[in-house]
Amino acid sequence: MQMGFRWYGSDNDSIPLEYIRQIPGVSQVVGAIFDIPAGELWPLERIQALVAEIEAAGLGMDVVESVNISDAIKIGLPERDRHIENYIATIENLSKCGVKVICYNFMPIFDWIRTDMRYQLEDGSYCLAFDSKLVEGSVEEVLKRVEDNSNGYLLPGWEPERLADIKSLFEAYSDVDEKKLTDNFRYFIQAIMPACEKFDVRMAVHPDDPPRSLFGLPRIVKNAEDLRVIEAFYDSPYNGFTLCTGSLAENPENDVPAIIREFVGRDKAPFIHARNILHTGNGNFHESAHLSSYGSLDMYEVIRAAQESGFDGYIRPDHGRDIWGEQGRPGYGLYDRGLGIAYLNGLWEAVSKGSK
Ligand code: DNO
Repeated sequence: MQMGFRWYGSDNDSIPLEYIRQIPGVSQVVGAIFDIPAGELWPLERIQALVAEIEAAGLGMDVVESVNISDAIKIGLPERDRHIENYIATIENLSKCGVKVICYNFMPIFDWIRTDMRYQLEDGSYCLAFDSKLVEGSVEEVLKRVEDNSNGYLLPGWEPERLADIKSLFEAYSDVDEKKLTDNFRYFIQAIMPACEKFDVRMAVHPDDPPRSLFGLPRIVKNAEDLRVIEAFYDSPYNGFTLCTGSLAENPENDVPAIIREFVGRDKAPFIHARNILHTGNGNFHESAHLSSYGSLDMYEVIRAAQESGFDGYIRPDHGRDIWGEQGRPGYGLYDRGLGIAYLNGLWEAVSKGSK
């Protein structure tokens, strides 16, 4: 297992690489280039510069999160083939720089949805929360709420220029139902897999967050059954998953340790996002500290499932709360993710020694 920490780049993240290097057990930065629109090529020199900066700090970048999939690919528009060619060339460039895993998602329009970006918990800390009542209203209201609470950061998945004309975006997806989205996903996977195998880069799709349809948009990466459908597009370790414990657990019917055992067991999960959430009833939840006792997920069972099924991939803590006065990028501050790592490392060591 290699522990990573998501980082948005020196001009986009308030956390210096030197600080990340000081978190015990962290060897990887999970990075990306954020200013290249989905569908365009990531130039080799840009990736080389990013990797050089990360390596100069004593860390590596084996995992990229995300190389986003364009709307043309998801909708199935004629330009999708040009975008897929760019994706393949990006895979080759990433491989030349040592990247082993690409985390991505296949969600139309919104990458993830929360209704409160600064929900205050009893202990005074802040976290991200979801209240189903608030997504019954207009999309514009949700957009505004996210924008107003982002602590001034630009959030991936919520690019203002892309979402400026939200109505046209919804129109473009108007005839994309689950079946069509699944067909377009299969088309994409089958087109890129030979390149992934050739360049030794594993694709790891992130579950839908939350794992259910909202605003009438199709969602096809929600549960074990969906993952099996995607696996069957092209059965190879290169066509795999990012098992995001928090996203999956947002549906209480998802048995997260069982999903880990199944897909890690078949070598289909090179990347885990470890996060806890607390169900608050009626499909609502808020994110919590990583500890089992703070949320609805048993994190000991999560780590045990990963280890017992032979996980040797990359893991990172997922969203942390804002604590100790920090006003970080929502979900991606330093302190609580640092605490999350310490805890995950402790669980990892305890499980491994306990099983001897
Ligand atoms: C949210 C993240 C997601 C994730 C993408 C992967 O904080 O977990 O934005 O990076 O869905 O493409």
